Amino acid sequence: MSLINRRVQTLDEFTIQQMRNFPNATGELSGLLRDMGLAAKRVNVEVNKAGLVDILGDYGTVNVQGEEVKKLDVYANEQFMGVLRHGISCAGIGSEELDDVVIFDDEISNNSKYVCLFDPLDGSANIDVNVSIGTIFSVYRRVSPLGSPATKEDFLQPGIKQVAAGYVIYGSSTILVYATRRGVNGFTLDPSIGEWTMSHPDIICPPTGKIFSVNHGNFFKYDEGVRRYINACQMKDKASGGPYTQRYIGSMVSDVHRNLIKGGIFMYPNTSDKPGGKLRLMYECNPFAFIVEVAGGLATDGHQRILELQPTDVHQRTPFFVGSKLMMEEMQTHYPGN
Ligand code: AHM
Ligand code: MG
Repeated sequence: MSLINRRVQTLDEFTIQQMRNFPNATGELSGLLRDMGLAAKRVNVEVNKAGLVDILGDYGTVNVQGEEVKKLDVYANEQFMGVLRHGISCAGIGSEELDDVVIFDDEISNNSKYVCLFDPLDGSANIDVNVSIGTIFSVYRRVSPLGSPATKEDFLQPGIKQVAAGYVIYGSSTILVYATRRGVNGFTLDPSIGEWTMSHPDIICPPTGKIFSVNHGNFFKYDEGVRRYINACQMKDKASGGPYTQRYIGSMVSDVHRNLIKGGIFMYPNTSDKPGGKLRLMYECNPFAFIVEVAGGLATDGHQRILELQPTDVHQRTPFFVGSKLMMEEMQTHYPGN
């Protein structure tokens, strides 16, 4: 029998330790992060079974236990919404899976400080082919008074107001990374004990790197400035840090995570057929913009800082550029209007 290594720090230990820096902290944020970690563990179990759907029962059918087999993104949404609804930290949620925000409106939730927006399973088109997928989330302190139900205004705050943001990757290992203003830390799920254990303390995004991540198939639909920058990436010689490497999984969580750790730039620009871009501001771009900026990188929509955009709709889209500081600055020199 192996003994637990006491040098290993769990997610709970870490968030409680962080709380001690704030004498007036109530522990609600730690509670919310624990809730997200719990739901992510449940989703992880189902993601790992995804390849067995043909054996265990197809989506929409009834499985051997007599339960309806749900689509994984629907299942993930229910898990995150469920833990937050029954926890004590969250007054309401917004989700990629739901048309409108859900205000919990019960006695405990009306006294909860935070609201949360999430994409429960991003990159879900990759599930069938064993490619990593993820969850992305964003936490805001309410602007409406405690003691009453949360309001739409609590959700429609610019990204700069985020209190915390994070993501989970269901991949070769399962990792939860979250940021507060104090820093970015990553926890890997130890499946033998079911605990999130600190694996990536104090993540810093290298100021530059060699990776650019973009859907090259859309090249001729991009603005001229984006095309110029992509060409520049391909023409880098050794003296200017090249050649750059093109890496694009098509699962933003994995693409941005890799670039955050190794240095790089991720782009989902507007295209001629999607002038507003594809990715969603509130639960895809804002959380990553916050995490990467806390880690020392930058994030823009090509013109403006993502975190300063004033949202008008929970589901609005935006072009998205995020990554290492120097690479982002170079990209902006090619972008028109700058
Ligand atoms: P989804 O929310 O429908 O899963 O779409 C978001 C995903 C991102 O993870 C990824 O970066 C992007 O869509 C890939 O899009 P494309 O296939 O157009 O390159
Ligand atoms: Mg998504």
